[in-house]
Amino acid sequence: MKVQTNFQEAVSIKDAMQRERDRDRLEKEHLQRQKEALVNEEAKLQSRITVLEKSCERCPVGWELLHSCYFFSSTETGQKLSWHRSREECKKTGADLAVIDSQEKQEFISRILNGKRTSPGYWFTAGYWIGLRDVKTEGVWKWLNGTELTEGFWMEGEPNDDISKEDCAATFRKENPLMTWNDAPCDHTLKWICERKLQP
Ligand SMILES: [Ca+2]
Ligand SMILES: [Ca+2]
Repeated sequence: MKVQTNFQEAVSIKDAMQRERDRDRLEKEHLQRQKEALVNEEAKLQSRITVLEKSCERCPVGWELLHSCYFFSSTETGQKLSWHRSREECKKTGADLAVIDSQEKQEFISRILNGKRTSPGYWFTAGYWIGLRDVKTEGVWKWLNGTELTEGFWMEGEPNDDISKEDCAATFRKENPLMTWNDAPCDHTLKWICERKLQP
């Protein structure tokens, strides 16, 4: 009888140990599945980050976006430079003076300029250099990208090549957003607008 009891005890201990092993195995499988799910989730989030980073490749802080990034030199410092020095400032940031070769861009730039404070002094001192000149052939206006001007947004009576010295173009804050350009001597000092391509 004693032997029988001992045998049954041994069997039930063995069963208990078997059940415990089964529980451990199930638990292990469960953890394995959780781990796989987390690895999957991580991969999904990682690819989401890549997508977000791509779509966030906008403009640097302080630049305005419209197909390219545009930078308006500071109204705070009031710094003004010649056309060439302005261009150099743009180039320091991987940009160049702005090419305003569509009505959409012209309206965009005018809208931003109209949102800025008016500077004191004569109107012609408050312009912004753009990437347009008629240096090679008088009266033939060319953008910095080499294309010839087709649609100009000149003010009334401009460009007038005053005293035969005005070969660089600037845009001004004017009521009519499509009549804001003036030709001025390239060594005049004005503010400037830079344009930089979006990163590919
Ligand atoms: Ca000229
Ligand atoms: Ca002029």
